[in-house]
Amino acid sequence: MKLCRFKNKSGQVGIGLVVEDSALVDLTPAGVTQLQSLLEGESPVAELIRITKQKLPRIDLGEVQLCAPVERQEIWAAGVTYLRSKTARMEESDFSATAYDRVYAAERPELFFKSLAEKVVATGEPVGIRRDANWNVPEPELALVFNARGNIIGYTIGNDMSSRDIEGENLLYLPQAKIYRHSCALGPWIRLGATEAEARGWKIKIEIRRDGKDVFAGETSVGQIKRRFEELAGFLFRSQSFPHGAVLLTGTGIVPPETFTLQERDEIGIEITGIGRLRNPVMLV
Ligand code: DO4
Ligand code: MG
Repeated sequence: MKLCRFKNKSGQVGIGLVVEDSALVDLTPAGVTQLQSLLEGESPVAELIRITKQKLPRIDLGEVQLCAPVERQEIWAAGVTYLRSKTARMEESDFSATAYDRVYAAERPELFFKSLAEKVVATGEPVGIRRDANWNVPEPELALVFNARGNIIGYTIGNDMSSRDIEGENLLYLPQAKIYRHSCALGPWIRLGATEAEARGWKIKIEIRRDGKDVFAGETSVGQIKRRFEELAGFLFRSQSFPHGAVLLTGTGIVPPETFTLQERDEIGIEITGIGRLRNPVMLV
């Protein structure tokens, strides 16, 4: 089951159940006006089955604007969870190589705050590259959606936009390399009702187009993530509470070659089989 937030032609935001990736069932007449009420319930899938037994309006996705599938959750990210990420970052910076090497092997994962929900970019909206950086990349990542009790209730696609030259200069600059306007995209919706074992079979693919031509494509699998989801969740919720739930990007396993940097007006498409596709143009911020 896929749950989305959308804006209709009159500008009203609603919650919808996506059908066949081409239309949605509008849950507004059933009294569902926020994701949170569903996501915090005992069983969102069972509740959705119950709700959709009634006749509800169906709308083509082409007639709505999809919004980022978050309301008040904090967005966090895990780092160096794939071998590819560790190797790329060790090559990026002699200064920080030991830290990346150690964190990959350590019991405690790297976790960092990424975004407020209100700053998250939806599918179709522009992601940003910093104007004071000259080596910018997307990081296509599976994102775990948690309720306030720390249970994984769904999955979405995340883009952890990053400035590799700022990050590579000094590890202490990580928040500036990672947290700036339009640096976090999530969407297009939340996939509910999949187990970790199922999600580990999904593929993650990225394509970047410039002036109508492919300039980079890459692929990995969720199964390559070194840490179990429960392990990441355990550390995220340790000595911490998220009264509105949380989203955790699980790290990147696709790193473009060192000669590649994003440019304004590039088009990024990230697909995770089992979820869908997140598309964003690039703008300078
Ligand atoms: O420490 C750097 C960030 C790592 C990261 O964002 C990733 O591996 O995805
Ligand atoms: Mg990342």
